[in-house]
Amino acid sequence: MRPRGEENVRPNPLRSKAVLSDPAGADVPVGRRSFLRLGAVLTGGLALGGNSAIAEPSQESPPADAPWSQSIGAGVVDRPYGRPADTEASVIRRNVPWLTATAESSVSFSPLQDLHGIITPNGLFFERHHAGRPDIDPAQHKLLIHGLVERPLLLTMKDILRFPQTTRIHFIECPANGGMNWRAAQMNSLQFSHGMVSCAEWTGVKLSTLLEETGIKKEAKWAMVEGADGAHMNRSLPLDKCLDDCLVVYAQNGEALRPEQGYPLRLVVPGWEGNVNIKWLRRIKLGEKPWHSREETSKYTDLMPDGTSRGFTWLMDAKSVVTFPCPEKPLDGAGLYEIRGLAWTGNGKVTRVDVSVDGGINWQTARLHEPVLSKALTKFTLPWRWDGRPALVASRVVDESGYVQPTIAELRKQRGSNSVYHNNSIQTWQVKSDGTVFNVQLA
Ligand SMILES: Nc1nc2c(c(=O)[nH]1)N[C@H]1C(S)=C(S)[C@@H](COP(=O)(O)O)O[C@H]1N2
Ligand SMILES: [Mo]
Repeated sequence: MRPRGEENVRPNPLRSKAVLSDPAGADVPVGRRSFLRLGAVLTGGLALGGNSAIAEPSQESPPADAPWSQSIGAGVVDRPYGRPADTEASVIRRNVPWLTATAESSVSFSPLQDLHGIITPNGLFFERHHAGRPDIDPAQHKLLIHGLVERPLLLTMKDILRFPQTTRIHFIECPANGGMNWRAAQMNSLQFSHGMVSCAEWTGVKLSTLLEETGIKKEAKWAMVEGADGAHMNRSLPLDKCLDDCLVVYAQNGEALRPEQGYPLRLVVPGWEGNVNIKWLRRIKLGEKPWHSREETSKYTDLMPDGTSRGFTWLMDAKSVVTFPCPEKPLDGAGLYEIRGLAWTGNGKVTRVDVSVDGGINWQTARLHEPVLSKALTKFTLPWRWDGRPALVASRVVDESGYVQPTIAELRKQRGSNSVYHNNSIQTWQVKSDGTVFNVQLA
């Protein structure tokens, strides 16, 4: 069992004084000095954590054997289902206890500060449940497709697996992501300010394939999609979107969906609000008009300054965030670093990300890393030589529709500060001269 919870967060060995005093090799070429010095720090960290009697490696001789190099390790299937190294125990989903009344209708956040790619490992995908996570027997789970169709269908999981497969990589983001920062910078954490987004490779059947199988009556304009959880959560979706790119998926990153993500079946609605991506999917009904859900509203709405509500805001606008440095990953002294981050848009592909280290006065274009996929997380990096002085690090994404990520001031001008949802504003991290990093908002 991996230990869980805050009490298991280990101090960062890279920040210990003893490790930092490790000198770099004397004859290191100047241009590469900072990166190589980081290498020396890492080696020192391992020696310190394991056995301080191990001789320091030099450039002339290979390192002495650590204890783990002097014996035979565990055999295969020692762990029939693999898991991360024990020393990675602090890389976990976390929740904010005061945010919701119960853990069953709540949210957990992905540890973006510890992730290195565009794919969220299955055990770290954020969770948002309205009535807890049901444990469903796939042998008994069925999907009903009915309403304005020629031939209603009741499909078992076996039936669904026989349809042609499609695999695509897409992010899912809850529109409440960043909601705690609408009025002011509140959470001094990347995990809690941005961790309600995750990205996976989804495998399943195109919803259009299933709907073609039932035959769509020409009056049909909307689909009601419903989950098998205690909330029977349902949403109304325009038929056009259903036929465009929605997927009914049973697999996530190459294995069966996790129960938290909707096992055995979920809907993926690429680029749209997380809440329409119905988990534990059990019913799709076609009709002429949108339905009203059993919950108070059939959609998420934002309260505008004039008292009206902004509804049917399905599309997730472009957003980006610097994931290093961040409050959880401070800097270790002046020198060469790589600013790293993630960008995404419900509008298609990310076309450019600019990075500023002076609070948005000057911008430099970051490198986008392949693959740059539609409605998926995209990784960006920019080399940065930090002079050790206070800095304001921020990123700004532009997507293929030409949309530019707004500042929080621009967003508040449009929508006031009563909204909870759709805060896609530019995130600024304040770097202090000691390397610590804080969540701030610029006026
Ligand atoms: N059946 C059902 N589907 C659901 C939910 C739910 O509570 N029940 N939560 C929704 C919300 S609000 C979001 S943001 C996403 C979260 O997906 P995840 O838990 O896989 O991250 O699932 C959506 N689908
Ligand atoms: Mo959500």
